[in-house]
Amino acid sequence: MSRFFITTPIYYVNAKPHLGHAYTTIVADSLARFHRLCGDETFFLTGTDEHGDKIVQAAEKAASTPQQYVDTVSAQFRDLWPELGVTNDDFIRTTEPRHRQVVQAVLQKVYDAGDIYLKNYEGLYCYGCEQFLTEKDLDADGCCPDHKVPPARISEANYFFRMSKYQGWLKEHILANPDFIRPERYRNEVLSMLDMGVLDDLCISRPKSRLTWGIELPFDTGYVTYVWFDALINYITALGWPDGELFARFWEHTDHLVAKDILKPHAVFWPTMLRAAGLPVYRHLNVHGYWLVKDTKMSKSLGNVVEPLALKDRYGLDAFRYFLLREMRFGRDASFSEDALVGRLNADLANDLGNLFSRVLAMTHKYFGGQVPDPGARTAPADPALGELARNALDNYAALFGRLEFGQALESLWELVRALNKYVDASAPWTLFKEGRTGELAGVMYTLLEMMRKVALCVWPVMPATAEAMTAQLGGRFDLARVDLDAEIRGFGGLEPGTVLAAGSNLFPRVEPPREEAAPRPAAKAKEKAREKAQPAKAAPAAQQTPGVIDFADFQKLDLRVGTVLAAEPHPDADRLFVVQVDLGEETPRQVVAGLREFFQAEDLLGRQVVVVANLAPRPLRGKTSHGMILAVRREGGMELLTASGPVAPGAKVS
Ligand code: ME8
Repeated sequence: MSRFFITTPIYYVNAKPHLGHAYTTIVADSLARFHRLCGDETFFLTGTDEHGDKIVQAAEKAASTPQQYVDTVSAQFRDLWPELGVTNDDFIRTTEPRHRQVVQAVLQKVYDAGDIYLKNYEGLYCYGCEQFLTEKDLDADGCCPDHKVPPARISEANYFFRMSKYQGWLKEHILANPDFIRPERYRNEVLSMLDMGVLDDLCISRPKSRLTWGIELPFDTGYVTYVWFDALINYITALGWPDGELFARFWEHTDHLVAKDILKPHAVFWPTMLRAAGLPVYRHLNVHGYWLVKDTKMSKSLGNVVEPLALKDRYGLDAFRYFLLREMRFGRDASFSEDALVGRLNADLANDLGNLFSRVLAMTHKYFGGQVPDPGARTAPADPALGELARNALDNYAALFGRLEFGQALESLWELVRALNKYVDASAPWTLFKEGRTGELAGVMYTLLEMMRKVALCVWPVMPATAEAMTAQLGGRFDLARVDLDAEIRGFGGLEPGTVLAAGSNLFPRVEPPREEAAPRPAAKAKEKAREKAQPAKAAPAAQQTPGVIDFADFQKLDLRVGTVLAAEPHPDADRLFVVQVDLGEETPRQVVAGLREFFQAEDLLGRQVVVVANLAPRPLRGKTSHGMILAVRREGGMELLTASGPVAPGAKVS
């Protein structure tokens, strides 16, 4: 059995969690779940970084003590993760006693080995910022840009870690282990950093006269340790170094996950610290890019921070998780926009995946009473080409996911989802049913249901609740302990004939894109009111007197029904027409010829609920019989389909 230890950065508690923190933690969660699905023994760590002057300043601003402040904000992170479906095994805080002990033990070890020394440090100090600034930090007048005063030149003794001593070793280690830092662009960045000259030794302390909110140096009570020597060590504290059982089991299987902002501390400080402490280094450092909002990095001061919980509430957790993994190419920056999220939700989730489930379930109910049909021998799919495509798609999915190429992995899985939708259209189960070809029909439907079961398992790392719902709709129960992913990729026939399916499926209803200006502006509202006032009240129309007005009895002649589109194909002889099969709850689907091609792709229609004039007499349209009419509304530059505002049973009457 393989093992997998995955970590996120421990987040600073000087601000509330935002989309960036959510992304890293959801990626870590998806990876942890993926490894659990592969049968690996997995440990997943996240937590909060709580020492240092930034935190003291944030606490002062919030008029609380540092301890009260860190307790409050750390709890916001801890409480957010379960809401985002995150299944971390531990949550570490750097203010915990277990962490203080480990930091002090590591410091003592490195000090005893002679790699920590005291040195006088002279620099430009800003009393307002309570920190040293470099010449580069100053404005044109030589002042601190925040406090508008020139910094003082002060001299202070501090402890330094002899990082430079390990520079040559680190370079060799990176060269000998091509995937130690990945993707490659960050590996190259670190190698060029190491080639630029001798590394400075790392200042690791602050005198207590300047900062008390930190862990005391074990060999000098006048100092606390500063920032990285404290924070990075969390990764081994949580495993119980030096003699914890978790440390023995997991340390050599460590994958760290960070964004590019903290590349250097993780790629240079941390391995050299580990080396100096006589510990083996981690296996992989995985580095991702930034989420940008309108091409700018998210930041509290710019007011462009995206709140993960608001997105979850608006679009659902699984759609949000799917979007994050599908949209960002791991390692590159990506732009966040709600429009893009809605686009993915409607195209990939509602049209492709949701539609596959609702159509296939509806057909199985119609043709086999809602039970998995028996296809006879269950060794291979009814269509060998589809079987081949599925094996490749699932194989690629697993390989790419393991290499953190999430977007491409999901794309590969969606090749299968789309192929299954096409297979429905090509094999036309409604025709097989009409022609009484029950054996063939059972083979087709079984193939679809079995493949859908595999898709459900595979999406679990990214969309756990959806995977569990899909498995339940297929009459099963998601049980991690019983999944054998490798066997699922290669094998066929796990779904038992006779299994009772759910009555229907509506996994991802389509959503409308967000409107920039949802509410009318006050001025517009006032104008509208004034207009209403100026108009006299309308008189009730009388049908008998007004030309073009019908009686209620006339209206009652219309039989309007809601139906689900099962298939849509271009009309062979008319560019503007689709030949659409609509499930109206009747024995066989209705064929309706509709002039929708100018504005819709066939995929846009699949799975959509539409309103049909059901009692129109059948008539041929360019050689294809149309039995009914799909209702739509023209608007500038497009067309909208009439539909019910929520899912209804196929054939429901409009009244
Ligand atoms: O650096 N896009 O904490 P931090 C993507 N405490 N990810 C983002 C992001 C964005 N716009 N903004 C933040 C620290 N992140 C230290 C870490 S580890 C031993 C100590 C994520 O709260 C990303 O994972 O500033 C980034 O590396 C991390 O938040 C920085 O979190």
